[in-house]
Amino acid sequence: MMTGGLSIMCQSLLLKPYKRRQHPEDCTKFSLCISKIINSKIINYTMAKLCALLLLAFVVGQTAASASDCQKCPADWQSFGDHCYKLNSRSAIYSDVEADCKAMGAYVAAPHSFEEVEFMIAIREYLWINCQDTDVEGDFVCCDGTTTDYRNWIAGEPNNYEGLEDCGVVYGNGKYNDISCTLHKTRGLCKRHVTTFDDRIQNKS
Ligand SMILES: [Ca+2]
Ligand SMILES: [Ca+2]
Repeated sequence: MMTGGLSIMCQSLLLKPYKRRQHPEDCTKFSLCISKIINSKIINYTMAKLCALLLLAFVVGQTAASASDCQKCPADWQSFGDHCYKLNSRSAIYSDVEADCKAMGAYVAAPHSFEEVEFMIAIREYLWINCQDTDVEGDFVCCDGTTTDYRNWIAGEPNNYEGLEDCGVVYGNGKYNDISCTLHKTRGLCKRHVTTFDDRIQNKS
């Protein structure tokens, strides 16, 4: 629609004078006419360049918008790789943060790499991470929808202090500690996969 508007505007500025004065039969297509118009010198050369640049900028803009629309996060989520992240809204014990994320169709994030840790702690320092040893003491399972083998424990951790520490957190230095799941409150990053074009089509059907 917008391209059509620009095309009509440029045609009225460029083509009509050309058609009227010179070769009406050559101007059936806008794109074929530009070079002849410029060579004819019957219109303002600067105006011709302006129209061509306007059209080019619009086409490039449309292409970029289409590419970014293929995979995207909801407006208030931040993207990293092919996932979206959003801080839960309250400082809470782990199970409540987990429920917050679940209510948003997400899960508590556990970093898969040093780069992901950096991304997460830039949003907030001191976060619950999706790592627990509730099944087998000392065997921390870290997963966030997929599994991860990435670990970055502080030296001497996890130590299960006083036999109460079964949940993982990441501090502002990127290091992990195990703490009590119920005696401490902090926030967590909820994580979900980006919405793809296919997902959006499926949701509409
Ligand atoms: Ca433990
Ligand atoms: Ca500990």
